Amino acid sequence: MAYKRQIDRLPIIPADAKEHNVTCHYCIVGCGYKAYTWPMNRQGGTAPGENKFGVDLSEQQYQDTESWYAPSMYNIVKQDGKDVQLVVKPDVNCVVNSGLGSIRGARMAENRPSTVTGTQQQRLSDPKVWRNGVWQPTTWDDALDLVARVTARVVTEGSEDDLVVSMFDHGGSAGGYENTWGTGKLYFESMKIKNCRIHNRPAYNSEVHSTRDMGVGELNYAYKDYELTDTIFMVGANSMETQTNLYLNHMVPGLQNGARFIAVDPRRTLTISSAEQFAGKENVLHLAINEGTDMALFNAILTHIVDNGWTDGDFIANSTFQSGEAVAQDEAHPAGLGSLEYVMETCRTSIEEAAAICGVAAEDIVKAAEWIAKPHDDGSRRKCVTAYEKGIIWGNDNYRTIGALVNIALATGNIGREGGGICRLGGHQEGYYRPSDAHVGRPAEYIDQFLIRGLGGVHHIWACDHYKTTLNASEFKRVHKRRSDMVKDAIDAAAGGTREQVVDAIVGAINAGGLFVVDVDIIHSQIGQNAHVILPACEANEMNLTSMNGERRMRLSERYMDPFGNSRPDCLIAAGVAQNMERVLRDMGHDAYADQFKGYEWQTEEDAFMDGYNKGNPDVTYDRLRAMGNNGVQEPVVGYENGQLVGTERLYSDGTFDRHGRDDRKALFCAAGWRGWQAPGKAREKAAHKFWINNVRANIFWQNQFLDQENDFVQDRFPHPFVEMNPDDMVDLGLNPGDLLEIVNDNGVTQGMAYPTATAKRGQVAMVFGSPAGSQGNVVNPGVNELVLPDYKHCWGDIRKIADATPETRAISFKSKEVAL
Ligand SMILES: Nc1nc2c(c(=O)[nH]1)N[C@H]1C(S)=C(S)[C@@H](COP(=O)(O)OP(=O)(O)OC[C@H]3O[C@@H](n4cnc5c(=O)[nH]c(N)nc54)[C@H](O)[C@@H]3O)O[C@H]1N2
Ligand SMILES: Nc1nc2c(c(=O)[nH]1)N[C@H]1C(S)=C(S)[C@@H](COP(=O)(O)OP(=O)(O)OC[C@H]3O[C@@H](n4cnc5c(=O)[nH]c(N)nc54)[C@H](O)[C@@H]3O)O[C@H]1N2
Ligand code: SF4
Ligand SMILES: [Mo]
Repeated sequence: MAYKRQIDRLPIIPADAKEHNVTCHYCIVGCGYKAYTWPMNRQGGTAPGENKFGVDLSEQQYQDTESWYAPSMYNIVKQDGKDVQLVVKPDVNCVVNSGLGSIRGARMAENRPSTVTGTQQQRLSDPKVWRNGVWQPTTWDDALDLVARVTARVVTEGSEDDLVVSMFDHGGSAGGYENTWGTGKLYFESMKIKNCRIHNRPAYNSEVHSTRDMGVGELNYAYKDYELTDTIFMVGANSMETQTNLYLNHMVPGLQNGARFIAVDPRRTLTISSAEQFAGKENVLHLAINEGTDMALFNAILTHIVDNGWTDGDFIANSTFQSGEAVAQDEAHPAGLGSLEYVMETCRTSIEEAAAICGVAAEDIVKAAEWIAKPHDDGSRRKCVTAYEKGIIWGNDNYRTIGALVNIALATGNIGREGGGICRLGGHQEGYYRPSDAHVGRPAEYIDQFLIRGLGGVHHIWACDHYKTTLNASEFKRVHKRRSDMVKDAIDAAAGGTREQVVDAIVGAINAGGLFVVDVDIIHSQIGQNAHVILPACEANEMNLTSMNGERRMRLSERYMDPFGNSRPDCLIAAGVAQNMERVLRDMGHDAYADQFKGYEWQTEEDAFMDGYNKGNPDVTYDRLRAMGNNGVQEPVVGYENGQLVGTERLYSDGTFDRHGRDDRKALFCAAGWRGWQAPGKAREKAAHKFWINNVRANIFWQNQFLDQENDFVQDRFPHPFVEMNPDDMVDLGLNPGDLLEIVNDNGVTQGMAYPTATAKRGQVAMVFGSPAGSQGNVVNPGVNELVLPDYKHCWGDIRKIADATPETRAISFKSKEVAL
């Protein structure tokens, strides 16, 4: 039965349905899918020649048949102006997912906007401009003219530093090589914007500066390394829920081949519970450390490995820097970098010290070190894949903590080898191709604080909603709204005036402290409530889009439907902004500046791709990628031979390291000295409050729920953001399952629903991040590291009940999420 879709049968895909390659545009894994489209008035038949699967569908199909699709994989969409039937189903021939879907990807079809089935009618179809007290729908020309006129006035009367930009830097949904190039060319080539930030952090910087400074790019393995390894060492990640098919299709086979699994996470995750089932409890080690103490653990593991001689001497001698300090600690480097001996002076930590700091048993730390590095009985080295994500990236002392983890992989030579790698698991896919960002500087400006301080006059926002997802969000929202309202009031007061008079009024309000906001999104988001101009973008598959996944596998995900209404690809919106800037600046008499906005004559996203990515990678074209299908090619592409793009399975397989740009191509170790809570305010907050407010993702939700908020399948499951907590803590607070609660601290307040979880430690709750019905970011303090990396994960507050369970929360299941398979 289709979930509330009133469908009791679905059409058979006809044999001649059009077939399109699709890469799931949600998470980093980038699973391969096939989209099939065919006219409304037709469907296939049961005879093998009449259906796409080429099988006799009148016969009972076996359990794991490919000749099947779920209701969530079906919809009716527009293609070349006509309604067509659409099925988007996992591709059994894609090596990434081998036919597996996930609860997110397998809903791609039903999450398409459809005027026939009524799905995703929240999608924006036309530009909107704040006028006459409301958002008036309007044309692109009208909206872009206003954006350009206000932006041009502000950057010419002041400077480009008055334009603040928030922009995606990823692949997949809201990104890709086309769109990062479009926005990158606009802001980094035509202009030199330095007050910019990335969708997920309040500055324009790297999530993983230290590994790069050490020479090790963060996506260096192949997914099949999980199948070839002895040990999977997972830190601060919950891959079953967040990189689902990487876990199911690569890590699980590894576990079934006998690999051991070490998980470092203060919380017992569903990944741990699942790994225990596949590998056996005796092969799974959960180090449930105190929050924020990872660095001490890594240093103790490293020390134990070094002291026992389990290091890889040849690798260290040949591939790593030998003579002491290579890079001194300074403003741009929160730790010194150099040889192993050099960093051991700082990193040396005994098992006992680490056990005390981390709150785990000494013998478990020893066991972890053994599972990672103790040679096999025959003397051969152990292979270990190390993988990490937001538990330490958005964690305590980002630079040093990630550095300490990379130290272990370097010391054991587990990089660039089969069954090795030290990698980010990743969030979105990647798709970064932009002109140099060197003008931004390091440390980069802390943009949220810049805006809060009343600086900047114009704010361009591309595909992010800081209302739900930034830190210190309560304060950010208060100030952003106040500044935006000043401009709205000025526009309202100038109602009926000419365009010039309205622009004058806007600029006047900006000069008085207001902020003019342009929001490029696919829906009218929460931060979009503050916008004066809203520009409708289209998503992947409503345009062609290229991205790479967590093993650098690049694919072309093909357009199979029209953009909704008059929405456009982000790259073409950026081109529209540039063309209008050129025209307006010329009108204003700034000819030389206007000339900088030339070169955007793109008709299609492919033109943007050729202008950007292809210029740096001339072998790679749409046609060649299309021919490589859903298996694509692993970047970097090194040639084109016999009709095939030639890629790179693993980085650093020659034992040389270049991510830091050093001529000696030697990797550096990181002097990761433990210093307790690094970000300002964290230690004080922890001392002042009863609960650690861990914040996490969950399988069913994609990101800030921009498509889920209008989807009853998702909202019926979690009508309010869940706050997992120990049942005894609930008793103390007088909370029943599903009761509404609020979390309070000095930064703000947020609300959620009590979700009893027997495995949750006392005094530790886990709230889903980014919810439209309760932003966890409201209670995260503004503390960041020296390079402006936020520590979202470490936040403490008090909890009180607001209300009894609602009829909706009363109706949901509170059974344990740990399912036995
Ligand atoms: N289903 C789903 N999948 C997604 C996404 C989604 O929204 N939904 N988003 C994608 C994106 S953009 C990203 S960035 C990734 C994130 O992927 P993950 O990093 O795997 O996800 P999170 O749940 O944010 O955090 C992972 C874990 O960090 C732990 N943690 C908290 N504090 C600490 C600590 O001090 N030390 C350690 N070791 N662990 C800690 C939490 O308990 C949590 O289990 O997921 C991607 N995949
Ligand atoms: N407390 C806490 N906060 C966090 C995190 C955490 O773990 N804890 N994690 C951080 C991380 S890793 C991330 S990635 C961020 C996510 O933070 P955001 O990037 O703000 O969240 P998303 O949900 O990815 O937002 C995507 C927005 O883009 C729009 N969109 C989707 N597709 C398109 C498109 O093709 N074009 C355009 N123009 N718009 C589109 C959506 O409607 C939505 O409004 O949150 C960060 N914030
Ligand atoms: S695992 Fe990630 S890429 Fe694969 S189907 Fe799920 S959301 Fe999409
Ligand atoms: Mo992310």
